[in-house]
Amino acid sequence: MKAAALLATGLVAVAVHAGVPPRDAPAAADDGLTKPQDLDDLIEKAKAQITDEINENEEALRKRGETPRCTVRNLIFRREYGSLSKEDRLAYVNAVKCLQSKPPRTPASVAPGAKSRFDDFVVTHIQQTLAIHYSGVFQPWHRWFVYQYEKALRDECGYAGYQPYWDWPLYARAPQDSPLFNGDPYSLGGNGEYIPHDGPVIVPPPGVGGDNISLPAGVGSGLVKTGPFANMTVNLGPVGGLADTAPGPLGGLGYNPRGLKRDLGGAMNMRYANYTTVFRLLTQPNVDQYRVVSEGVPYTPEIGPHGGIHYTIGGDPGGDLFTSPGDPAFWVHHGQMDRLWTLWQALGLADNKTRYTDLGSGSYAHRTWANQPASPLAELGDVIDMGYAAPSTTIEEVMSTTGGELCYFYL
Ligand SMILES: *[C@@H]1O[C@H](CO)[C@@H](O)[C@H](O)[C@H]1NC(C)=O
Ligand SMILES: *[C@@H]1O[C@H](CO)[C@@H](O)[C@H](O)[C@H]1NC(C)=O
Ligand SMILES: *[C@@H]1O[C@H](CO)[C@@H](O)[C@H](O)[C@H]1NC(C)=O
Ligand SMILES: *[C@@H]1O[C@H](CO)[C@@H](O)[C@H](O)[C@H]1NC(C)=O
Ligand SMILES: [Cu+2]
Repeated sequence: MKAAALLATGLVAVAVHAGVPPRDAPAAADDGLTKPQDLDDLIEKAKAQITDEINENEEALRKRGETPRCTVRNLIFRREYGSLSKEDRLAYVNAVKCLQSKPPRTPASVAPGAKSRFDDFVVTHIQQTLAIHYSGVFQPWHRWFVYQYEKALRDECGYAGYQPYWDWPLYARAPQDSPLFNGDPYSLGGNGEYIPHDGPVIVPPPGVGGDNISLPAGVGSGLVKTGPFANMTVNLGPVGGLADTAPGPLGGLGYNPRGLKRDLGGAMNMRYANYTTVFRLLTQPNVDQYRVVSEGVPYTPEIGPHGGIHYTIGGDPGGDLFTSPGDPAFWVHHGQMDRLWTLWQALGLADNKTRYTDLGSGSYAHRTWANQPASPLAELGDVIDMGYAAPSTTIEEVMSTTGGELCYFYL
């Protein structure tokens, strides 16, 4: 059942065949690789609307004699990774390494594979994977997850900046050459070493019908040998889904030390996370449709930018949905996931404010993975459980990035 559900949603690669790497296709004019002015306009509109909203809230609270927590004066901004100075990129990288050097809070009896504070976050994700994807809690859960990671970098590792994001279309032709992954001392480490291979193949579950879906390969797939995370040891997982790597012990929670691998490349990035994709996402009318564009359509090649970028990272643990936070690249990908949701929410302010309360009613809005088995709709009071990684909260507390404990937006 679990395997079928995973396969059904197109997120688990089950076969990798030997072959030659695809060449990046030459780009046409309307291929989504050039930033349209319309997109810039949308983003500017979102920023203007959130600023107005914060100011209005502040005024209303002050009239009632209350002091607002989040104002335009203390609002902080998360930035695109490549726009950070080299010094700031290095500070981020060093904070991640610091988190990887601190002892875990997860008891060895729960996850003997957890060897660091960084691993605490990976454990929490592994344990809850089937409840926190294609479910109503998906977006809020990952928002709080990234926020708590950012908080750990700051509070426990002296990082003075904020969580950067990976603006997917910006480097879509060759993410391996971007400031994030070019392997220089300010990157998140380079691509994996190139080993000839084909891309992942998604096999529909028995009885569903349909052809196998072949996804494009990256231009790596071997060990990461350049940049700050060269030779990084991955301790946990994989749980499943990696054709060339056996599952780790204890359902991925056991100790399974091995080198970090990646399979970055432009083909997957261009196909699933270009400017057209982002524009389409930001213009969806409601959260159900937003999530279909973001997370994809079951049994089809439309795996959406969420899965598309997870597969763009690929490798190990990046290609394993459960263990994917064990690659530092996960956090900039989910930074962008949260950024786009944040922008989309702000764009709805002009009409009504339901984007901060409406969790939808589609098949991705329930408490189980794509509502399999059938379950009630997620509710605002539902708990977001961070396990041993960080304090828990409720969905309601994180629906706005300028409410509750949160006070951030994106540049
Ligand atoms: C799909 O891939 C699986 C695993 O490689 C293979 O057994 C099966 O024959 C393929 N099905 C089709 C329709 O090509
Ligand atoms: C990675 O490990 C290999 C052998 O284990 C070593 O030769 C190499 O210098 C290491 N690279 C870095 C950047 O630490
Ligand atoms: C860009 O993304 C759109 C929608 O996600 C997709 O249909 C299109 O094929 C992509 N463009 C390229 C060049 O792959
Ligand atoms: C308010 O938001 C809801 C939910 O997204 C939507 O269905 C409705 O049409 C919106 N109402 C107006 C007046 O924009
Ligand atoms: Cu996740």
